Amino acid sequence: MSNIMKRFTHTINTKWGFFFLTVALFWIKTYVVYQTKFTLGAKGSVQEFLLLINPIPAALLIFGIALYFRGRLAYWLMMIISFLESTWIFANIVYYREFSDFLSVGIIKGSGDVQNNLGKSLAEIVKISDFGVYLDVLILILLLSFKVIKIDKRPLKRRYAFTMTLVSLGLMGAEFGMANADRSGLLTRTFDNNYVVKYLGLNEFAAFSAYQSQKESATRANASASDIQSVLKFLKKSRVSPNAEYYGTQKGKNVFVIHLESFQQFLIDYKVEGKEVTPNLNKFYHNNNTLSFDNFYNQVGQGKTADAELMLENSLFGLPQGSAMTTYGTQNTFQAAPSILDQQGYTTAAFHGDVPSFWNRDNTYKSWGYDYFFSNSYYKEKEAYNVGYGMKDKIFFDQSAQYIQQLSQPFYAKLITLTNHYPYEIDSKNTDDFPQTKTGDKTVDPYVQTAHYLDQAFAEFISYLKDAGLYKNSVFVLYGDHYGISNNHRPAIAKLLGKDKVTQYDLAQFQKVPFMIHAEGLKGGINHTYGGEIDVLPTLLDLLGVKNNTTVQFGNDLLAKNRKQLVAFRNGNFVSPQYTKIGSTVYDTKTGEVLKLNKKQRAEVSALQNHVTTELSLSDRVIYGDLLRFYDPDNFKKTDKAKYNYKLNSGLAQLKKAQKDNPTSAKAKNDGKVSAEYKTDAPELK
Ligand code: GP9
Ligand code: MN
Repeated sequence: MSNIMKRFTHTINTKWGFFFLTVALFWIKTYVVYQTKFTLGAKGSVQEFLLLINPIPAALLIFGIALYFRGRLAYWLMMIISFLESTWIFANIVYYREFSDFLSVGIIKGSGDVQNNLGKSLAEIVKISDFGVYLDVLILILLLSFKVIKIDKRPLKRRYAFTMTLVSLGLMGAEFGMANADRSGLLTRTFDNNYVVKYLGLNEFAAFSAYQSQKESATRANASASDIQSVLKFLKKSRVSPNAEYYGTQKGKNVFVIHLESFQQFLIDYKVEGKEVTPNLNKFYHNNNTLSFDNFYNQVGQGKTADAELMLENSLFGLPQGSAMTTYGTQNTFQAAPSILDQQGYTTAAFHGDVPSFWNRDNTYKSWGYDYFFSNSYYKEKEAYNVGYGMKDKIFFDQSAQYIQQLSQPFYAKLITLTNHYPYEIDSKNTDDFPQTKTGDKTVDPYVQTAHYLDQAFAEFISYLKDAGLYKNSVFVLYGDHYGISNNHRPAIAKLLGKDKVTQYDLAQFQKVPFMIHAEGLKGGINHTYGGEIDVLPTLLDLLGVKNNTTVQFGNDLLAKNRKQLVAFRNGNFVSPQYTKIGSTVYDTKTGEVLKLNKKQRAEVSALQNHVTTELSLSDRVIYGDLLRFYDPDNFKKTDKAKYNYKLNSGLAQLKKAQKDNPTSAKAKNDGKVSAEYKTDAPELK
C-alpha cells in the first residue's frame, strides 16, 4: 500500500477522520443534487461559489452533534443524521419535480397529505436515480459493519466538539453575510424558497421555513373568533355605498387584469426627445371609455409585487415586514377576487413568465382560488426569450393567448408582465431605437426603454383580443404595481421631473401609479379621487355588480360619491386631498408647501392619522391571526385549496376537459379552432 493510502486509512479510522469523510460525502452529494435535480439558476461567481460551499457549514454543525458523544454511539448518530438528511433531500427532489419549489414546513404541516397534493402516485414521480442520495450512507454503514472502517472509541474532549460547533456557526454567519451582500433582504423580504436554497442551502432553508411556520402558527394561535368582530365593526363604519351610475354596468363580462410591472404614473404622456414613451397606453388612458385615475398611489411595503397583488385581489394591506404571500399565503383563509368571482360562475387564471415559486404564488394562488396558474413551465422556453426574471413581455403575451382562447367565459385573467423590472435590461433589437433619458444615472436611464417595450407588447395583445373577439365583452383593469425608480435616485428623479431638487413631498407624489378601467360603453374620463391599490377590489366588484358589503375589504369603491379619500402608505404616512403627511411633517397636497398647522388642521390630521394606523393594524391582525377562517358571510363560501393543481399536465388536462364540459371559450365557440392568429414583431420569433 502506498504511503498516501496508508495515511488515508489511518485517518478514517479516527473519529475526526470519519467525521470529515461523512461531511465530505454529504457535501459532494448535495452539490451533485443541486446541479442535476434542481434548477436554482445560480448566476455569476458569488452565487456559483455560494452554491458550491453552502452545504458545508450546516453539515459541520449538524454532523458535529455526534462529536459530543462517545464510542459507537457517535458513529451511529452520524449515520442516523446522514440518513435523515438524505431523506430530506430525497423528499425535496420528488416535490421539486412536481412543483419547482421546495418542501416547506408549512406545506408539510398544512396540507397534511403532500401525497395528495402531488396528484400522482409517488411511484410515478420517483426516479431510480433519486435513491442515489442514500448511496453514501449505505456505503459508510457497510464499511462500518464489516469493520473495514474501525470505530475509534477514544473519547473526544468536549471542547473540541464545542469548537467545531463554533466554527460551523462562524462559517454560517460568513455565508449569510456574503449572500445578503449579493441579494439584500434575502430572509427579511422572503421572495422565493429557491433563493434561500441557492444562497444558503437546503438545511438553512429547512430551519428558515420551520421558523416561518412557527411564527405563523404562533400568531394564529393567539387569535380567536371574537377578534374578527372588531374588524367588522371598523369596516361597517368605513363602508360606502356604490355609485348607482356604475354599479353592475359590467356584469358578466370577462375581466383582464394587466399588471404593468414597476410602472409609474409619471410615464403617462411623458416624452423623451419629443417622443412619447408609451403612446399606446397614453391613448388607452385618454380613451372615452377608460376611467383613468390620476391620484392613485401604490401602497406596497417590502413585499413589492406580492403586496400589490394582495391588495388588488383581497383589499388587505401587505405586512410591515416581509411578504404576506410568502409567510401566510399557504395556510391562511382568504376572500380573494378569484374565489369571489368563481362563485359567480367565472373561470379564473393567472399568467406569469417566471418560476411559480416566486412570492410563493404557487401556494398562495390556491388559497385565493385560482383555477389556473400559467407559469414558466407552460411557456416555450428559449434563451433569447428571457431577460431578467423571465419571459419578455411580447413573447409572454403571445404565448398566453393560446390559453386565454381556451378559458371558459366569463373569465377573470390576470397577466403579470415582467420586462419593465429593475435593472431595466433590454437587448438593442427590442428597444425600437427609443432613446434613454439623460439623467446620468445608469439605473434610471434605461427605464423608459423597457416601459416603451411593455407599451408595444400591450398594444399587440389588445389588437389580438380584438381579432379574437374577446375585446367587446371584456373589462380591462390596468395598474402599475409599485415604483420603478426608488427614492435612492433623488438627483435623477429631480431631472426627470424637471426640478432642481426633490422634497419628501415630491417623493410621495412620485408613488403614483396608473390605474385604468376600460370597457366598451363604459363612461370614462380622468377621475381625480385620491385612492390606492387597496381600493381596487371593491371598485371592480361594484362595476361587476357583485355584492361585497359583507366580505372583508379595507378599501372602498373609487367611484363611490361619499368615499373617504385617504391613502395609507405601509409605513403609516398618508396622502389625502388636503394633507400629505410624511413622518412628522405635513405638506399641503395641492401646493407641496410645508404646513404650520392651526388647531383645526391639527385635529383633522390627527383624525386621519388615527384612521390610517387603525386600518393598517386591523388588516395586519386579519393576516397574522388568520381571522377570515372565523368568518362565513352568507354570500361567500370558503375556498378549498386542495381542489387546485397547477402542474403543467394537470392544467392542460383541465383546459381540455373544460372545452367539453363548459364550451364557452373563444376556441370552443369557434368549433374548436383558433379564432385569431397572434401578431407580434418580437425579433426572437422571426
Ligand atoms: C417576479 C416578479 C418581481 O416574479 O413578480 O417581483 P418584484 O421584484 O417586482 O416585487
Ligand atoms: Mn413588481
